[in-house]
Order: sequence, then C-alpha cells, then structure tokens
Amino acid sequence: MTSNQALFERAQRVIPGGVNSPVRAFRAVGGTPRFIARAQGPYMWDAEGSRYIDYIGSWGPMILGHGHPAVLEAVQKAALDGFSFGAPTEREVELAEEIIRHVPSIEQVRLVSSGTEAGMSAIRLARGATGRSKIVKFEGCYHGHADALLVKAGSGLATFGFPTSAGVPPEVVQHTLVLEYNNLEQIEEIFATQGGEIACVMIEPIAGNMNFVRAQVPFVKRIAELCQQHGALFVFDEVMTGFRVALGGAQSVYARLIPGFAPDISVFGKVIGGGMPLAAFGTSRKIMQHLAPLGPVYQAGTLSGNPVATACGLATLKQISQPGFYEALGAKTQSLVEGLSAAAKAAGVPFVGDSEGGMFGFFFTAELPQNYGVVMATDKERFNRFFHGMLDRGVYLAPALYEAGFVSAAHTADDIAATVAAARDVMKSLPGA
Ligand code: KE4
Repeated sequence: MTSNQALFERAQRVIPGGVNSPVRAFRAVGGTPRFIARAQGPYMWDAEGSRYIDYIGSWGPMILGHGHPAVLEAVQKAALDGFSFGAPTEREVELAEEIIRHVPSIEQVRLVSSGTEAGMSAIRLARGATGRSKIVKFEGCYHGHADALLVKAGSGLATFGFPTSAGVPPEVVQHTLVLEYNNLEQIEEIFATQGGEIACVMIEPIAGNMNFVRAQVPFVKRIAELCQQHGALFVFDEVMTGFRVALGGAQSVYARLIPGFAPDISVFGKVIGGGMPLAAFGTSRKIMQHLAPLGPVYQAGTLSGNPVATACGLATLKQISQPGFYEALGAKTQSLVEGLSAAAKAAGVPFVGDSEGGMFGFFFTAELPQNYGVVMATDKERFNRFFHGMLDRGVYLAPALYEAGFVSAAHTADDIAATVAAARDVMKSLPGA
C-alpha cells in the first residue's frame, strides 16, 4: 500500500505542487495531503485505507454523497451510449429546462465545463450586452481564475496571502473595481462616480470563498437598485450556493427577504454537474440574444453540455428536487454547526458558525465576519490545529480557513454525532482553551 507521503513526493515530481488545484496541497494548514482512493456515501478512504467523514464533497458537487445508486446508474447508461459527440443532444435540453424550472430569474442557459468558464463568459456577456467595460467585484469573493476576475480573490490566493495573481498584466484588470463586501458607502460611491461605465456587479451572495460570509440584505437590495438605475447588470455567482443552499439557490433566499428581487445573470456549477465537469450561466432571453451564434459575444466549448456530465447532473437534480430534501439537509447541517459551537463553548474557545441548506462555515472568533479584512484577522493557528486534530480523528474538513464546508444527504445523525464528539476532544487541546 503506497503512503500518502510517498504519493505526494511522486506527484510533486510531475505535477506542480503535486496537485491539480492549489487548495488541495494543504499549504494553508500544513501537513501531507490525503490521496483519496475511493469514496462512498459520506465517506472517503485515502491511499493508506484511513476513512474520513467527508465535509468537502468535492467542494460542493457531492450533495447526495458519493456513489448515489440512481446517479451511478444514469452515468453508466449514458457512457454506454457515447462519451461526447460535439453535437446537440436531448439531455442538454432537459438539463437546461430543469435548471430554468427551478430558477425563475432565468429564461435561457448556456452549459459549459467549469465555474471559471461560466463566470468568465457571464462577464463577457454583460460587457457585450451593455457595451461597457467596467466590472465590480468584492474582495474575498472568488469567481474562478479568469484573468479579469483574479484580483484580490478570496479562495486559494487569499490562502497564500497574495491578493492578486502574478501573470495578470495590469491592463487586463484596469476595468475591474474591487470593493469591500457588505460596504454600502463604497457601492454608493462607485455608482455615483462611474455608474454609467459599469457593465456589471458580480458577487457571491453567500461568500463560501471567505469560508461563510453572507451578503447583508440591505447591501444586496441596494446593489440591485443601483444596477437597475444605471443600466448595469447584477451577476449572482451561484457556483457554490446554487442548488446547494436551496433548490432555487441563494437568490431564492434573498427573494424571500427582498420582494421582487432577482439577479440579471446567474452563474452555476458544482451541484448541477453532480461531480462531473459541468457549469452554466443563465439570464433573460433578451440578454442571451447577444451570445454566439445569435449575437456578437463569442463563447464556445468542446465538451460543453457533455452527454455523460449532463446525465450525472440531471440524475442529481432529480434527487434533490424531491419534496423535503432541503429541509432535511438544512436541519442536519444546522445541527452540525450547533454541535461544533457547543463543543467550543465547553472548551472556552471563541467560535462562531453559520449555515444555509447544505453549506456551512465557522470561525475561531466571537462574531460572524462581514468582510474579507475581518476574516483575515480570525485565529488561523487555532483553525489549523483544529483542522489537523479533526483529520487525525477521521473528519475531513476544508484544509483552508477561507473555505466553506458541505454536508450531504448521505451524512447520518451518527456521522454528525461522531464529528461533534471528535470536536469536543480537539477543542480541549486548542491553544488558549
Ligand atoms: P471552477 O472553475 O473551480 O469549477 O469554479 C470556480 C468558482 C467560481 N465561483 C465560485 C463561487 C467558486 O467557489 C468557484 C470554485 N470554488 C473552489 C472552492 N473555493 C473550488 C476548489 C478549487 O479551487 O480547487
């Protein structure tokens, strides 16, 4: 049996950092990444045969848990009919119809292969549809690694402490304005001075790339009003929150709090692919008229709407749209956060957590952070010690302070109880406990 360490050394000889996505390298928390051999339900087993209760779920997609029988069967059947054709298929239409059915703010979607592609294309569409160049994003939000958006990103880059990426020429980001999340004055100011030049404002409605920070209702409401007033488009990046926090995504949560609220463009990924490479962006038919082959905004992809990936996504959506799915998932996730909070309280460790649907986050601090600066100031040492203590006890949390956690339908009450029991143990050993 090859050890994780041996695999990591071998991987580093042929793959930069030994990983195909930086956060997997454990550089934020230290130690050796676990090379996963297989997964089933809420569990993953590493190359050494150690079992973990999985709270990453592939960073969101695995909302049903690993290896759901109906999804597995759909993927196996689709694969037998062919992997990829580079031609339209009925299943892409079915998946588009299903996404639109659950998200009333969109009339049409374009399927792509990653959240980065979806976010990048949404920006290009917003710029093409408005004829404007400026885009507004918020510090701490991560929308994939497209050049124009990789400015003060909140995911892997924040973990490495480099707020902007090397290799992005200044002229590429000259039109990208980065504001503070939840800062009303700044958004008022930017529209007052540059409103007529702004193509779109892009936001993670619940920022899972700052662990778990909610956009405040007045903030979201005001952005929507200002966009409307100045002819800019409001882009909701729901790659993480879409079909994860609710069947209608975070926008359905805000629509309950802000009468008539709807973003102009929505970006999806993760859950809609069920673990296979699939993402999407959606908007009104009117705005989509600008997109190739109808209009001048170019966008394309060899594997876009891939027949096996759409089968995986459709089978996943079929399961999660069953009545009561999100009520049960939300209650389970909430019980996890409450259990972790109780464990911290018993150990006298400052801790705060939050959750929505199957997504959760926590910080070693007293109050829920409202922006990137506050997140940066939370106790990293305690987080890292907690992460490793839990990993040693068979609980796999996100290996970075800036990442959210995910519960699946496959996690049982016993799994939650075992996690909380491990946390009680680890919290006692934290510095300052
Ligand atoms: P992908 O290109 O990784 O499919 O999606 C980019 C993306 C876009 N928007 C949001 C809100 C996202 O969270 C992501 C990707 N999320 C990270 C986790 N923070 C994926 C994990 C990773 O980078 O390895």
